Amino acid sequence: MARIGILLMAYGTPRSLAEVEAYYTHIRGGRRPSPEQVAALQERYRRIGGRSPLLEITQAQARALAARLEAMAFGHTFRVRIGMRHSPPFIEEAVADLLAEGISQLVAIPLAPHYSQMSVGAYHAAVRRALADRGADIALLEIHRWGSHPLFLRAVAIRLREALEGLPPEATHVLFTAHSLPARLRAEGDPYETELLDSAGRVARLLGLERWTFAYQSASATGEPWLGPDLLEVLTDLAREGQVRHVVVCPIGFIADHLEVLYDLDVEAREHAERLGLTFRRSRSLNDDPLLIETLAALVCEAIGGSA
Ligand code: FEC
Repeated sequence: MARIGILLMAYGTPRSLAEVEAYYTHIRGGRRPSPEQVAALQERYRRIGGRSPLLEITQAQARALAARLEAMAFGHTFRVRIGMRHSPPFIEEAVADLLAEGISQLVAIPLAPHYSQMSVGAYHAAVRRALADRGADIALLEIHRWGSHPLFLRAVAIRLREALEGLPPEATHVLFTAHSLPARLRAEGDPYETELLDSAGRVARLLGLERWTFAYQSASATGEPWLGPDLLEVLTDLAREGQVRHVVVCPIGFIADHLEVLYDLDVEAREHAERLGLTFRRSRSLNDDPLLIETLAALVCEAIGGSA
């Protein structure tokens, strides 16, 4: 019987407007943003009620996963912790806590289904660093991707079908979205884009969708080109073409409600679409949906299956 640590890794979020500057500085690798940049980011948080629910949702996911693993009664003991990349509780602290609890194995799961060296790669690098800094000698099982897992795809399809209800298929366009990243990743052979398009295509096939495409959202203004097409530009083009009256956005690259969903989609993209005369709907985030928790439990089972 093993004591197994499960680390759920998410992006992180400031807990108050006062923490926005420190959070933004961390995202920028220690470079302090200008007062104008901080104020602009604080304003986005203000528009969604002052803070993002990402921390609470990640905590709820961890509680639900712990309960599910317990109910599966494998004969192992599981310790589920959350670790954030850019805010407390940081990945490093979560790894230290799990080691202090005497785990012999660690399953590291990114709460982002698609692999990019800049996102998931960075999560795993933080775990490896934390283990090396502490001289830990335990088995590390890294989950790199799970965007094509059948349970995840089913969960996304169910939420999308719900959002499509009552809309006429011939006048409705589905846009799958994910966070943009610097376009140079394409040339570097990063699998992010291929994995996203594969997930979107599978969900579209599950639902028999005919009118759908993929767009990127939330690109930063860093001065270099980012992956496109950009969601707002695609909305403009759809309105100009004139065949579509309804748009349903399915943010397949995200699993939780947070700033990039609640502001970039529900405020910015919605306002843009409505100005263009399009109706706008978004499929609900999975958050702690039982099928998402089942997906995470399955990832744990698959990871420890060969090693426990
Ligand atoms: O709800 C919240 O408070 C946090 C929302 C949030 C999520 C998220 C996910 C991803 N990001 C990814 C890449 C980048 C790159 C940069 C970047 C910048 C920001 C900024 C904020 C922010 N991100 Fe984010 N991201 C979230 C929030 N992100 C705020 C800073 C302001 C801005 O640029 O808009 C650019 C870094 C730089 O400037 O050098 C790159 C990726 C994901 C999805 C994967 C994941 O969840 O890990 C990729 C949630």
